[in-house]
Amino acid sequence: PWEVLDVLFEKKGNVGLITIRRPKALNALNSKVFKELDAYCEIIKNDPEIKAAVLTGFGNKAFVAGADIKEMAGLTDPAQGEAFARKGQISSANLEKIGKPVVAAMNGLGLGGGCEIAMCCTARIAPKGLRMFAGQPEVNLGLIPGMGGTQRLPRLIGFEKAAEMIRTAGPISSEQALEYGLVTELVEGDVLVRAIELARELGEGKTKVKMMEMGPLSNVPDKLPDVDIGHLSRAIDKLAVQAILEGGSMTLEDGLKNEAKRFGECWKTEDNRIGLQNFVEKGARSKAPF
Ligand code: CO8
Repeated sequence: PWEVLDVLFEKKGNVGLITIRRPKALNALNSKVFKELDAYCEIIKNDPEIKAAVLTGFGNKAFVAGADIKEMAGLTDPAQGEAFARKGQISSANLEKIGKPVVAAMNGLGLGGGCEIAMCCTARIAPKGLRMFAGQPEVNLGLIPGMGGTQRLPRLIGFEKAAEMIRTAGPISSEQALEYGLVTELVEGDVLVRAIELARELGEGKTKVKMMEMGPLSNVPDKLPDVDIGHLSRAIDKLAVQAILEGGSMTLEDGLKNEAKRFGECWKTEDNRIGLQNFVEKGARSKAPF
């Protein structure tokens, strides 16, 4: 029988192009996507012809609108939550461990797991002028980021801005993403064309970009500045703050494991059940601030 792939792979000269294609779910990441992604990471790693890679999303609206909320709504306890986060973490970190540069061509929205998978790439390119572009809206759903958002975002843009994005759930524009340092470049025209060009340059060693700090950070604050979390869950906010602060003084690897544990703990709260159920029954915008 035919199996329909949700992730496509092709070679553009010496650049491997991975396209996540789930148009009906705005390219959301589920277990099947992770499995296919893992296989392509292996190919890219082992093919000596491939010098670099590009990760993009299908269509012109979303890069990746997060992890699959419907799959997460089917999880029933902290252990299942933690296991799902670990699966996503390991799969996305495979991109980081390929040993070749990977450019995220963020052709549209990068929310939750979408923002997180992009942060596993060596560089991120986005279109100019996208008012609603990237964010970590998990707390809207009774979740915290579980695929590295509480760990890589502070490493990329600093604790204060990262914590504000995570705790308020609000999205930022592509211009803000450049200003914060979340994306490395904005383009006027086709994001994919520029991403392939940059991947080629990085692969040939013609350009270099700054690598993320993988060890414990030296600038971890004792506490985070006050943030108005409005109607959002206090219990979930507490877990998000814990994951951010605890992980700062750990290696990235240990911080990720700790984040997955805190992500699982969301399932101990009533707000988690309500948040996920709201999305499944009433649609994405039932509580969202956008
Ligand atoms: N998961 C599953 N389905 C999704 C997702 C998602 N993340 N995002 C959108 N969809 C689906 C919608 O349900 C809808 O399908 P259907 O018509 O069958 O209900 C379809 O995609 C189109 O979406 P909308 O109709 O909502 O499109 P709009 O243009 O009206 O809205 C939005 C676009 C604003 C992006 C809206 O879809 C939205 O808010 N989506 C959710 C975004 C979000 O909260 N993302 C974070 C998810 S949580 C997360 O990523 C946790 C990461 C850590 C997990 C652990 C490791 C794996």
